[in-house]
Amino acid sequence: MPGDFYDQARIFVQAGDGGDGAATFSREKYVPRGGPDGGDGGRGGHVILLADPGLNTLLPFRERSRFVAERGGNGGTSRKHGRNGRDTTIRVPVGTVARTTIDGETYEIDLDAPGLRLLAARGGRGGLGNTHFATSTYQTPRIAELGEPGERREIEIELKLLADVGLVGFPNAGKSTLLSVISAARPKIAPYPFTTLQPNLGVVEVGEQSFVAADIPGLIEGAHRGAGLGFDFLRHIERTRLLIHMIDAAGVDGRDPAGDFNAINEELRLYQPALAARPQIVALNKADLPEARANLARVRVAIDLPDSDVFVISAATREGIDALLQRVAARLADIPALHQPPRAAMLSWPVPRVDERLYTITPVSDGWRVSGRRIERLISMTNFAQSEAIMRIQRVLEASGISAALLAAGIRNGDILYIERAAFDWEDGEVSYRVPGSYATR
Ligand SMILES: Nc1nc2c(ncn2[C@@H]2O[C@H](COP(=O)(O)OP(=O)(O)OP(=O)(O)O)[C@@H](O)[C@H]2O)c(=O)[nH]1
Ligand SMILES: [Mg+2]
Repeated sequence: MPGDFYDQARIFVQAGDGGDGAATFSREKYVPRGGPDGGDGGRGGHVILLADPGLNTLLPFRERSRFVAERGGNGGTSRKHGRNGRDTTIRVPVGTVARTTIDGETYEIDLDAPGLRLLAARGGRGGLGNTHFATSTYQTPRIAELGEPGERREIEIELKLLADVGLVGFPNAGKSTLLSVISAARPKIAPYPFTTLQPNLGVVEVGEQSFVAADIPGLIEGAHRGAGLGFDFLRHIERTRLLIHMIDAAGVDGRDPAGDFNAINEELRLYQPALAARPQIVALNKADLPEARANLARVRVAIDLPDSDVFVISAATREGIDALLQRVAARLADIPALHQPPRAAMLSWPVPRVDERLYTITPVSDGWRVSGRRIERLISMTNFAQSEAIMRIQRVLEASGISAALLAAGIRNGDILYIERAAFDWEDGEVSYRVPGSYATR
């Protein structure tokens, strides 16, 4: 069962490729040979994550983990611009953390406010039409770009619920019972430990104020290193502002309530010191039972908190609950909310500070491979069916210094030059395109 929780998932997102640019010529009357008028392709659709306050589970991502956005439309004659591809929006619960690896670096973005959006995969830009390739000396360019491929990413998403108040305590302390009494939530309640297997959220109203409380599975000794169920859920209360520490004062399961208090605090500290330092309000529960009454004085001594933060309650009879909630609401009013309103319309992954022009040359069995962001993008946007495309590649290889670097590395006539999906024959510094199928790709 552990590891199988649905509050973590891995998704694959693929943005739309840009549309292709057009290589067309106007056919006007009296103009013997019209000028280039091929329009640009449209941008490919983005894949966007959107923090939706109406959701509280990543369960749907068990069923579906692949998301693709639409391709951009192709450019047309008369400079007609291709249509932009439609974006694909993936709704995730508020509090979802998204993680991806770019160039060996892992980046994390927290969708911690309703309405925040993350540009998870950027749509490719549209290819340029042939109007962009005309110069005073070259007026009939029969060349246009293909659309840029859309980004593809593997993204880990993890839900860290955003609640103001976390309910912690041993199994059977009565956490779910309390949540069911103070909110409309209807968690499962039963007289055996580990009834709660997944976090439950409830909205609690106290006068004009309201807050969100999270009930998580019971903690036991060793929880910080994975014992029981609690560990997988402690992260859900990492971002609460206050904890209600529930203790079964009657010791129904045979434990000492005073020991319980210290044991849970120790687990919190070992899991994350900041969690142990979070403001706590203690609820000594099951006060309706005589055993609890007998224990109270002794337990109270073991709890190093002022009287104003220790409450004797019965979730079963509702005794003491109003006073507890009043105090929780009052303390919350003094603790600033961690979560800020949306910072930007659309968040995006940080752009790695890599010079796009950098490239590497690696010897392969029958030639050389050139890798580099800019040159690879150029190749991916080249339509080799257009005979003039190879001239552009030739020019770029020379202007970028790649040709000279290849010669310095020892390239010889007859060697094959591989860049991205393309392969070229190299002959006296001139490249010619090898038709796919005549070589093994990669
Ligand atoms: N007598 C009495 N029983 C209570 C009280 N609160 C809860 N219980 C009982 O204690 C048992 C455990 O309650 P839960 O609310 O399921 O406890 P929990 O802390 O959520 O337990 P886990 O989900 O297993 O961690 C149930 O049988 C409840 O009916 C109370 O105030 N008085
Ligand atoms: Mg429970």
